[in-house]
Amino acid sequence: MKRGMPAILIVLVMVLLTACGGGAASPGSTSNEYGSSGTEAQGGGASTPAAGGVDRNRLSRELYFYNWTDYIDPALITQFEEEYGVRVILDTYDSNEDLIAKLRAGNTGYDLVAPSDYAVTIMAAEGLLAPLDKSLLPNLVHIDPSLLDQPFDPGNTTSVPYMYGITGIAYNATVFPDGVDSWAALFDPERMAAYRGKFSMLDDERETPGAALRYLGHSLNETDPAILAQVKDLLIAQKPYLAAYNSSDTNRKLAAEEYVIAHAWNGAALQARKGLEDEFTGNPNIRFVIPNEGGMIWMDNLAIVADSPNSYTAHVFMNFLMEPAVAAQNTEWIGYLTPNQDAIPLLSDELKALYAEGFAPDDEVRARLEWAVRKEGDTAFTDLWTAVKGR
Ligand code: SPD
Repeated sequence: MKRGMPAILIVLVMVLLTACGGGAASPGSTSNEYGSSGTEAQGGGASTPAAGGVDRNRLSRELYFYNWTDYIDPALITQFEEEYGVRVILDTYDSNEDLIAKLRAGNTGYDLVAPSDYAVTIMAAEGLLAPLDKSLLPNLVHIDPSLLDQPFDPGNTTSVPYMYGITGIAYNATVFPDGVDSWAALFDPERMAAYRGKFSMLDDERETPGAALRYLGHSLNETDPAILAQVKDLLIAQKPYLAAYNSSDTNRKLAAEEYVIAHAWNGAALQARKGLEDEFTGNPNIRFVIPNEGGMIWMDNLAIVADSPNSYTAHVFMNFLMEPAVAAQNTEWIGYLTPNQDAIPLLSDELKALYAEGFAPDDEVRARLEWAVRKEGDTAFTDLWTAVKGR
């Protein structure tokens, strides 16, 4: 007989390793550090709620968060990991359509996502989101009531506000000393020629046609085929002047002056201005404006994926992100607008000054903003965008 570990011992070690949840982490294979099975414990049994109402026995060992790029302060992930013993695995996307496509394909292993308003409606209608258990979200009391119960998710049955923002134009004041006040800066060929190859539009089927629609004097939700044909012509005419369609790193490109102007979200513009901690240095010349013709207002929301194996832990993480001090720290890092009314007094004077300078809307600007809404079953924007990108 060969020397080595007796078979009974090998079996024992394997059983023990399985019970302890050993092995590499991957989406869909999440195991529970504290429970006896490989998945999140579903309540009942001899669990002991800890301070703050979190039942640590029900926490999973990992949580898979699929979020927009540059959209959470990494220090907060570390803080949550240390406080709760849960490892957060972050993957990123840059458009609602990418998020929706991924979830439609199924078996993502993701627990938590951050869809924008109209995307919540689409995903909830398709059964891609889990109903929320509000008893696990006591920090909802900190959210501004006027930002709850929105038409895209009445009663917040599947989503809670994470950040909201506006879409306009970011530019470098040394190149535009007189400022920018019209979408013509991005659509008029005579103007574009001066900075050919040094500007971008968002890579987004609602945002970019939306900007063109506002430039042409229409609602960004207009789907009249004759008007969308004009939008298509305008966008195709713009393409030779563009550096790229870019929703992922306009912040970095503006800060580095690779772009002198860009169709941008206010937070990306603010990141370009302030820099992003040790990732890149800010540029003091960056400004942000909502053009006279108007722009988009939107809200990104936290939602739990329908087949999340770690729904309890996802609720705990959502609730953590709604603690006022956490929401304030996150807003300082991200630079968008927090829906957390109790976080606002905690924001720095530096951030508030930038908001006042145009990185947040005042009442006059708000009057020019419009939400993107979803017309059920309408593929007009997808068809338009496919045609434009294909040219
Ligand atoms: N880098 C994070 C960007 C988040 C933007 N989400 C809003 C999209 C609205 N159309």
